[in-house]
Amino acid sequence: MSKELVNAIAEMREQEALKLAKEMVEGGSDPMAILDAAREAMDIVGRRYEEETYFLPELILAGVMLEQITDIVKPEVTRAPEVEGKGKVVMGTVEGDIHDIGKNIVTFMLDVNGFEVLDLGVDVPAEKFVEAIKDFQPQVVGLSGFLALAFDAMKGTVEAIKTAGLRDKVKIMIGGGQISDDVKKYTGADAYGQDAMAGVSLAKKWVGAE
Ligand code: B12
Repeated sequence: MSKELVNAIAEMREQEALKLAKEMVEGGSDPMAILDAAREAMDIVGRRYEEETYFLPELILAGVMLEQITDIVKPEVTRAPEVEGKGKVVMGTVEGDIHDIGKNIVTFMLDVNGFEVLDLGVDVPAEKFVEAIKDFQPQVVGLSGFLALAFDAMKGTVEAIKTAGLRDKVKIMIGGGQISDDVKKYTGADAYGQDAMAGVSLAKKWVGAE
């Protein structure tokens, strides 16, 4: 059924995609597997956009479908038993980038795994991360980005944190569609997380909760 879901999203059949996602949830499918299928579909949509068979309206509809599917899946993700008090994380999509579906999934997974998360939203300037570190005092900062221009924004954010004298107070993880270990090296972040669970594992490791 997950193949059908991938196809329904990729072919822009919104109602069918939502119906399939609901059926999968009701049938007891792993919530993360449903999100993985949705993400696979996003890659197809992205490729078609690059090849110019899809345009901005399809990109927008894909985003809307993914948000709705995330909402269907969320109640099925169980809260970790030893919830509260693992640590604090500041999350945000870096300046110039407004993609937030991936960031929202990471934020949600950190939350259900016992972290207190301050989500700064999208298009977040470096200074706003610096202020949030001073006020909220997290152990971990998560930078999300999907555009190629996010690489420089991430690097700039890491540098601003350094300039403010806060670099040794926080661990910085980065993630998002085109982010890789090479981008991690370029930006000076501490780690790259491939998906939301990787982000949770990194944060747990850094606060000593694993
Ligand atoms: C949906 C979408 C949109 C939606 C976004 C809606 C939203 N609320 O986010 C809308 C329509 C707004 C949009 C706009 C644009 N988009 Co767009 N979009 C996409 C699309 C199809 C899917 C992105 C997505 O949500 N994926 C699913 C999520 C769940 O995956 P994810 O983000 O990777 O997140 C997971 C992991 O990466 C990780 N993760 C994410 N963040 C973090 C952070 C940390 C710390 C960690 C540890 C992990 C982590 O965990 C997540 C969950 O497991 C991609 C194509 C693709 N290949 O995916 C293009 C894509 C990203 N978009 C693209 C483009 C070009 C644009 C526009 C410039 C188009 C335009 N002409 O206006 C604008 C950009 C506006 C801007 N300034 O940001 C390009 C980027 C190309 C590039 N090299 O820069 C892509 C790759 C399409 C393509 N192939 O050309 N887009």
